[in-house]
Amino acid sequence: MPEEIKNNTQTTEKKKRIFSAIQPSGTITLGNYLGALRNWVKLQDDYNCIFAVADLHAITVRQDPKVFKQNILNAYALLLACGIDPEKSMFFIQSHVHTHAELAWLLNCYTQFGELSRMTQFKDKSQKHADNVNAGLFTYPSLMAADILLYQADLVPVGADQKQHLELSRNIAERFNGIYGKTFTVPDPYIAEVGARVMSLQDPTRKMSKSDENVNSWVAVLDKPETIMKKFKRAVTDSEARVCVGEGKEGINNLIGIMSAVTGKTADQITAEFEGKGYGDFKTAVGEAVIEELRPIQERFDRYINDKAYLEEQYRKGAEFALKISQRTLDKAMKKIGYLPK
Ligand code: ATP
Ligand code: LTN
Repeated sequence: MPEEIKNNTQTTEKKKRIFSAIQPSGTITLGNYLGALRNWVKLQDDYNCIFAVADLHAITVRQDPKVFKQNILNAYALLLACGIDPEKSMFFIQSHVHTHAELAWLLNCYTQFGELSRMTQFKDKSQKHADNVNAGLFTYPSLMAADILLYQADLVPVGADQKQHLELSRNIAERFNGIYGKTFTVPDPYIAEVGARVMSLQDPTRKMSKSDENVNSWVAVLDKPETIMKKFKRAVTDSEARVCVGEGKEGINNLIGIMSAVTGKTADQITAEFEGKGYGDFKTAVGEAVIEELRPIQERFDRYINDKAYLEEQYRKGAEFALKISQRTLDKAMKKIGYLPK
């Protein structure tokens, strides 16, 4: 059990609490890593962090059972490999902690149809999966609110696409608190200092997304080095053939952004370094830098995924601890609503 969280659940809360989660809905990409996971790892020293693999959210889109099972375990092992440390943070699989689904139901009854109808992700996904516009897809934000509110999180690191859901979580918390008195902490978004936004390698005007059907548009954290190199070599660029940031150069801007994120160099330094060199050389250099960044993660992943006993021990402990903390909030909310205690 992470000592700090244990202590801070008592009276001496000093560090703020952070909650975030990622869906195991496919392979985790370089975008997820540079835009989210890498920041989560850093946050662990300054905050009390709670992280989850959001597998309940993932079935709002149809999943193949065998693939899904593997994706959940892979996501757990990959987050460990990226540096989520169960000694520092609480880290569990959402479906292992029953309070999430329970609070989500309660919160559904404090969430308006109109509010959910305005969610852009719902509108986008219901267009994309027109044959399966299920009620879960619609009420997805109440489950996300439950995830966050159960742990009384102060801050939630999310990308731009999840801001609207977080805003709704705040509204639900405020509404509930307004009716029953303070029950939930109202969470604030956590804006990372340098949040890298990685764009698609095939259409650099869109973000790199793991559900993009074009496999060349994304790099998976677990892609083999030769695959990574091939994808970078195929990346869409422009005809100017000059490595510098500029308008109409979205492809190169994106590659410079990636290079900068993995090497720590500024865009100016990168431009100077590649002065007089062609895009071919630059793409190879970006590919190599990304391969080197991901190599240790891939090695750790291989070790974890082959050690099922360790993984099981970690996710069991994580769930046990998460249940303990979240049950208190659920009990409190149920009592306020008027349910009879068991
Ligand atoms: P999907 O394609 O299924 O919508 P996704 O790849 O967009 O998935 P999410 O699971 O929605 O990823 O996001 C997980 C986290 O990764 C979020 O915090 C999100 O902001 C971040 N993230 C996702 N894609 C990128 C990206 N291209 N650049 C930076 N951050 C990203
Ligand atoms: N919906 C998020 C994943 C997610 C999440 C959360 C993020 C589920 N529960 C709670 C922050 C807080 C996504 O798809 N990126």
